[in-house]
Amino acid sequence: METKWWHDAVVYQIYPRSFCDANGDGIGDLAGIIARLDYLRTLGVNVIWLSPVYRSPMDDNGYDISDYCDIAPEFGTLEEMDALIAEAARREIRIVMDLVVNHTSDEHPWFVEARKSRDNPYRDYYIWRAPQADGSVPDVQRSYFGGSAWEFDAATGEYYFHLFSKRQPDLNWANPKVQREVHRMMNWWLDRGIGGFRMDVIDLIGKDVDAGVTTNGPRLHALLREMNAATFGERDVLTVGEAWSATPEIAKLYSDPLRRELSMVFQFEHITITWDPEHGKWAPRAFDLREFKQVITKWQTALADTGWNSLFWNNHDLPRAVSKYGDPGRYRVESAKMLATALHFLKGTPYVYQGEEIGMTNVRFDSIADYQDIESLNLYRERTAAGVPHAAMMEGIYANGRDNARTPMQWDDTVNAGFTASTPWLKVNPNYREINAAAALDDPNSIFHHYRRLIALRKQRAAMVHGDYRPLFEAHPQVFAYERNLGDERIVVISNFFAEPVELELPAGLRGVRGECLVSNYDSRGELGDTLALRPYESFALALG
Ligand code: TEU
Ligand code: CA
Repeated sequence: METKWWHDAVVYQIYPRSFCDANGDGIGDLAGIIARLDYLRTLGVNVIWLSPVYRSPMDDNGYDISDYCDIAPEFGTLEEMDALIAEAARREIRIVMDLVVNHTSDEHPWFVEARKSRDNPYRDYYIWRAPQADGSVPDVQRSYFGGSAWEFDAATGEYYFHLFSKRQPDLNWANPKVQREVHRMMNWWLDRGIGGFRMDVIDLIGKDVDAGVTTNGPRLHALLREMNAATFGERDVLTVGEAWSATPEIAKLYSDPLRRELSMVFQFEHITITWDPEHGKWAPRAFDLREFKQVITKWQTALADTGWNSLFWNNHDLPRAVSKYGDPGRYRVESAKMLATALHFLKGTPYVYQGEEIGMTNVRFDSIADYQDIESLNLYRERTAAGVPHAAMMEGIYANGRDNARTPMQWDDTVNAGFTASTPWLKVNPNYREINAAAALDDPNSIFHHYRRLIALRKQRAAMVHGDYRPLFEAHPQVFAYERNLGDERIVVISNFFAEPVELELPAGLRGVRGECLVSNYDSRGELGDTLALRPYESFALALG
């Protein structure tokens, strides 16, 4: 496989609304990001994936775009966007923009035109269907944000399709004019010097609504190949598609370089294994490490020689990793480091979500009124109206609500964690006095410096990037372990995923080996005996070759 710059890169995701507020209006902004670029340089990341900063009514915090070629005033200006691209480049950091083209905002001029009349030239930029004879919705398809996927537009007497909020009408990708408009916008951003795109719910753009097919539609890969050829194909950029529906086989279709589609995708199988089959993330099941390891091994094995994996624990839609998979309490530091080690030595490109590098945790606000996320609020209303007790739904929001990831970045122990000089748009997690970047930078044993070491190792250890993946102790219910091999380089990564100490019988190939301890969340281990006693959440990587 031809080596690409993003094979050994580490991406840092910024949710701009919650990252850093420079102008004191309680909302993060571009100037705030520029002010924190040196912090990211210290961490050593090579790319920033910037969640949307385009003009938007903010119905879904910017994932509802009304002008793809302008910046939302609350985030700043195009000049500041150009300054961010330039300032990041000075620190050898690329900016990857969030491409949200499954839908627009209902305030986008295309939709404002489309809803004026049935024969408006922009009408079939979107998906319209007549009511049924009794005036009801065309079919039973549902929105991810609750309710029907069909919204009635009285002015023209038809319904329009929206898989997300009713203010996020789906674009009609069967219309070549839509493709050309999106390609033109993408090239406009590429010409401004961005380093690529994260593609929002890209597995939805090939949908066939009349067939009730929304994910992995019949034209999806043809659309991506056309997009590649018309925009980023000849540019050395990173493209990552959000694909909740991807399987390993489908991921190879997206990321096999010979197919000229994308660099990689975000798949979510390791996330949704704790979701209830019927109630999804709102009724989470217990984490089963053996099930988790099987999923990781399946993906590492499937894309070993074709395509490329992304590696992540969390993002702006997911709960905080240390709360979901580790221990946000007594063993917060040990478990956060363990999770970082277990992920960063896998084969693929790692993504660090803002605050993950300092072990930020989920939040528990007292009242539903403290929550802001449209998904949580809509589903709270819908599910409690359907009889789900308030307390049960709140537990679902505590476990998996998206606001967990959106509480303001905790910079220091001053008021509002140094995020803003005024009232933050979403309450700061009260644990910011103990958990903040300033304290982390000053503590050589912090989670931050553990991430910094992992990120630096990626540039030093070819086996970490291009080595093969071999699982170890696959049947063990408490330990996740594997090795990476490249030539005579051999790295063994062993992690205790729980607070209970573990005594491992070592196989012949590991008994008595000596090597260089690359990272550890306890004291360094350079040599293994016949057995291995692991402390709570103990995790280390040993270079044996
Ligand atoms: O998310 C896609 C998406 O489906 C998630 O919202 C997911 O369904 C949910 O969080 C799990 O229950 C993308 C963006 O990442 C998200 O922020 C947007 O809200 C959504 O698309 C619409 O653009
Ligand atoms: Ca601001």
